[in-house]
Amino acid sequence: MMVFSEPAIEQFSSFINCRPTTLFPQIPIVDLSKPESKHLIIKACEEFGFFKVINHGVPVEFISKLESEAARFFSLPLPEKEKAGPPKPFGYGNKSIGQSGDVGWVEYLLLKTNQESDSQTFGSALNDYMSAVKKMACEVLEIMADGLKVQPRNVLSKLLMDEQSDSVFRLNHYPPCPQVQPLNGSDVIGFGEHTDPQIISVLRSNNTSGLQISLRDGSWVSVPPDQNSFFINVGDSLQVMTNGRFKSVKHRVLTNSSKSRLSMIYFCGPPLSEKIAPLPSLMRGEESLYKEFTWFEYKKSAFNSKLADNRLMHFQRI
Ligand code: GA4
Repeated sequence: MMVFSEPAIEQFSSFINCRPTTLFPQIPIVDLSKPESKHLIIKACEEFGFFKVINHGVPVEFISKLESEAARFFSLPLPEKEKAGPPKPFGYGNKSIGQSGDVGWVEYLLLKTNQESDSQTFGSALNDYMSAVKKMACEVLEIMADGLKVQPRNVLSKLLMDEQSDSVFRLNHYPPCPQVQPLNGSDVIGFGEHTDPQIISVLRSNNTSGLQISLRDGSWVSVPPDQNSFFINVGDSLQVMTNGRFKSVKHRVLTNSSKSRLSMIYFCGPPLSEKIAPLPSLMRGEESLYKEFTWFEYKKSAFNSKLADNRLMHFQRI
C-alpha cells in the first residue's frame, strides 16, 4: 500500500468541519439511450449543475484498463512519479494544487487530450478511454442543445470536436488518510471546493466515496460513488453560454480513512480563441449577464485564482 507521509498529517492545513454528511439520494440519473434524457438533463443542469449518466456507451474494458494503469502509476515510488512533474501545466503533482497555494490530500496527473502523448506511461489505454469519453461528452452536449432548443445541434459539441479544443484530462489519487485525534469530527480535504472553469467535466471514479456537491441552499451532500456510471458537472463556461440558466456546480472531495479513491476526469474545454458568450437564441431579449471574453482570457484569470474563488465574478456585468 502506498504511504503518504510528507507533510505529516498533523501539519496539514486542509481540515474542515463538515459532519454530519447528508447523502444525495435524489441525484438525477440520465439514461442516454432514452428519449426523455433531454428533459432530464436540462432540469438537472438548472437545479444542480450535476447529474449521473448511465448507458453511456464507454466500453468497460477501456475503463478498467486505464484504472489499472493509473493505479500502477500511483503505486510507483515518489521519486519515479516526480520525474513526470511538476504539473506546469501538465504532469505529476502532489498535494499542491494550482499556482496560488491550495493544497489537498491528493496526488494527480494532468494530461493533454489532443496529442498521442503519455503512451509510454499508459499505452493505448489512455487514448482509447479519452476517445470514448469525448464521444460520450459530445452526445451529452448534443442532447443538451436539443433540450435547450438551440441550433445547430452541434453548437456545443463542435467546441470539443475542434482540433484546437483546449480540453484537459486529470487522474486523481486520494490515498487513505489517517484521521487524527483530536481532530475527531473533522474531515481532511482531498480537493477543496471549486467550480470547474470549462464547459462540462466528465468524471468517473472507483467505488470509494468522497465527492460532494453544494446545493443551491449552500448545503453539502455526498454523492454515492458508482464505478459503472459517469458524473457530469456543469462548468463556468456553460453557465455563461446559457446566460446563467445553468449554474456551474461547486464541488469538493473529502478523504476516506481506509480506502483510496481514484478518479479520472475529462474537462471539456473550447479552443483558446473561442468567445464565451450566451448563445443568442437563449437570450430572448435579455441582456448578457457577462462581459465578453475568450476562453484564453478566462483560463488565464482562473489559473491565477485560488481554488475556492468565485472566478466568474470578474466577468459579470453588474
Ligand atoms: C479545476 C478543474 C481542473 O481540475 C483544472 C484545475 C486547475 C489545476 O489544478 O491546475 C485549477 C482549478 C481547476 C481552478 C482554479 C485554478 C486552476 C487549480 C486552481 C487553483 C485542471 C482546471 O482547469 O481548473
